[in-house]
Amino acid sequence: MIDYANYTVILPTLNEEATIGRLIRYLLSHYKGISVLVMDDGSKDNTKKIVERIARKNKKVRFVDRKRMGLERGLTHSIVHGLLEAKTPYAIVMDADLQHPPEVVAKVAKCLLNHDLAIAVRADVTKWSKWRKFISKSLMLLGLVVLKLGRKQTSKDIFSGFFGVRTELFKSIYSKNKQRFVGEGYKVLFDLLKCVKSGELKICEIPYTFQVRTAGSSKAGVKQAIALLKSFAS
Ligand SMILES: Nc1nc2c(ncn2[C@@H]2O[C@H](COP(=O)(O)OP(=O)(O)OP(=O)(O)O)[C@@H](O)[C@H]2O)c(=O)[nH]1
Ligand SMILES: [Mg+2]
Repeated sequence: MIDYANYTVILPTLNEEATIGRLIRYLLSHYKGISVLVMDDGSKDNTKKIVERIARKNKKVRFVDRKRMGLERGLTHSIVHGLLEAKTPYAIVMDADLQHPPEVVAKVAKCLLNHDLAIAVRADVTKWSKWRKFISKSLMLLGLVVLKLGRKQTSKDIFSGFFGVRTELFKSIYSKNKQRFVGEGYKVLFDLLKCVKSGELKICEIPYTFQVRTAGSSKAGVKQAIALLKSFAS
């Protein structure tokens, strides 16, 4: 039996009112005792209202209003902030738009019991357009070359946004490599892998089917692609 009180799920948000309530309720009902940290960068919709309503009834849920705190906006900034705030032995990072199936959290949590890092790898993205697949494959190839040349840890999905890590391990790696994390970027896992020598960590991979967005809108764009190129070089 897994004790979910040892886990914090970190959910970065930017206008995810359509899915955030459903996702948190799923996590709370299926993983008893789990903590949820919502790292928000100034959502203009009802994201804050929805999360705070749940948080009033469940002390394990917290909404972190990063904009109100005057912090710099960015997906990697938000996730790193969440990982540094996490108080449990394990932390799991996932998107708030339900593209990462919440039932896979159980497998990630289980893997973390005997691994340092558990990466949920996108085994099927068949619903992506040809163009998006081409861009993604090319960037992935480039990213793999960067990691291999540096003799760093690789993965079948080096850009996964869905992974779990031993919290203290992340904090320790981050404290020694802050400058390698591109705050405005989208690929915090890639930034982490850049800091880890091949074979240094015990890693497991969990294949899953990446869902298409059914609500809200994508924030991925040219700015994030440029941030990724910056990440290749840092
Ligand atoms: N805090 C914070 N969250 C963000 C930011 N950008 C995106 N997010 C959240 O990060 C997650 C991933 O962003 P998405 O826009 O879904 O990116 P994606 O999944 O690569 O793109 P799609 O497949 O088109 O949805 C979602 O939960 C977003 O709400 C940001 O700058 N700050
Ligand atoms: Mg998404």
